[in-house]
Amino acid sequence: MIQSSHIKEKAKEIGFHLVGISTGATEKDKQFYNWWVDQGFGADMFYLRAQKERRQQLSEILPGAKSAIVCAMRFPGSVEDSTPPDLDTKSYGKIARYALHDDYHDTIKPKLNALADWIDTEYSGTKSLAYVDTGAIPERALAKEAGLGWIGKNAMLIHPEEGSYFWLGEVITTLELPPDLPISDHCGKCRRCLDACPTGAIFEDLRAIDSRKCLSYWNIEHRGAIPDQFHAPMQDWLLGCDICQEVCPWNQQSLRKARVKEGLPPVEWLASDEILALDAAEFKAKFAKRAVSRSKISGLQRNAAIVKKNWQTKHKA
Ligand code: B12
Ligand code: SF4
Ligand code: SF4
Repeated sequence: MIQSSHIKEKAKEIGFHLVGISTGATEKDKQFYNWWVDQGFGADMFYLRAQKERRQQLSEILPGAKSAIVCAMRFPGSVEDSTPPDLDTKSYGKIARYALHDDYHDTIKPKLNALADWIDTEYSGTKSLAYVDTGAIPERALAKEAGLGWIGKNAMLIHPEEGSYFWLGEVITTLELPPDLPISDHCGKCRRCLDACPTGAIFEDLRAIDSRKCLSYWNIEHRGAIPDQFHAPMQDWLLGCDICQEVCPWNQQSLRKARVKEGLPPVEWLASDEILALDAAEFKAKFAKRAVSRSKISGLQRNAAIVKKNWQTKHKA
């Protein structure tokens, strides 16, 4: 069988920070996924219900597929990028670290395509396809099997040196490669994420969350009004939520690592009032190539109104 070190070196040369090989998600993971979706924990993200069979094995994604080369790339931002201006004078909304820079699909996909093309040229007769986020791929389950980290109690894939502030993407290939081994769980008795989640979205013992309670679901994915019970827990989170990662001991050092500098600078801080005043053209000019645009202008302004209300409540007290 071909040695995977050659491919891993290439992936790192292209810009990935972690690389591992998996032959597919385990039976236990597939069953868990189906149960989770059937329980309704995916809220109204209907795409999670569609194409269930595609998630079951690699050959459903690419006929003849034998391996998934799972790659991780650190978020570009530094600690400073995600530190808001003076919140005592004005209401500013916080943006989750993964969304502070370019839309990650645009950053990672070309790198994965470069890896897939290189493999198909280097090993003739091979077919390889690149995916990030889309394509109904169980990315965390594949990454766990590829030894890129363990599934934390907060459901994030965590690596002992990288923490969890990274994206996942993969090249599915017909090339047969020796799989890596999963690494052990390092959560131990810690329960900081469980205690810190403002909505109780994290299940005690499932290594999973209930999207119907997760702020990141409500303030990014959901269209329409956010139910009242989530307004106060949103605090100043304008887009996404990093609370269960910020408290994780495995992330205390990871943000100090050298960050990728390519691409757009971090999103400029906008006060809630400035967001509420944006028109469609200004929204497009500021956020077109950024993950923030997923919420659309209506979602971002809905969130800004809640963040402003929370700020006013706090500063009246
Ligand atoms: C839908 C989705 C969401 C939903 C649901 C989140 C969730 N936890 O399921 C919402 C909108 C809430 C969300 C939020 C976020 N997301 Co999201 N999301 C996804 C998406 C598209 C699918 C995830 C999914 O299938 N969930 C269903 C659950 C059941 O599956 P799973 O989490 O993959 O779990 C598997 C394993 O955990 C395993 N498993 C489950 N239980 C157990 C138990 C044990 C003991 C073991 C060993 C394994 C195991 O089996 C499961 C099924 O295969 C993935 C991309 C992808 N295609 O995979 C990104 C993804 C998971 N998200 C990501 C990110 C960055 C986020 C946010 C941090 C963004 C933010 N700051 O706001 C938050 C984090 C919230 C959280 N704590 O999970 C990254 C995670 C990177 C990482 N290091 O883990 C991904 C991989 C996107 C990417 N390409 O990088 N997300
Ligand atoms: S992202 Fe926020 S709301 Fe969602 S599980 Fe983590 S702490 Fe809870
Ligand atoms: S905060 Fe603690 S329990 Fe939660 S994921 Fe991190 S190490 Fe695990």
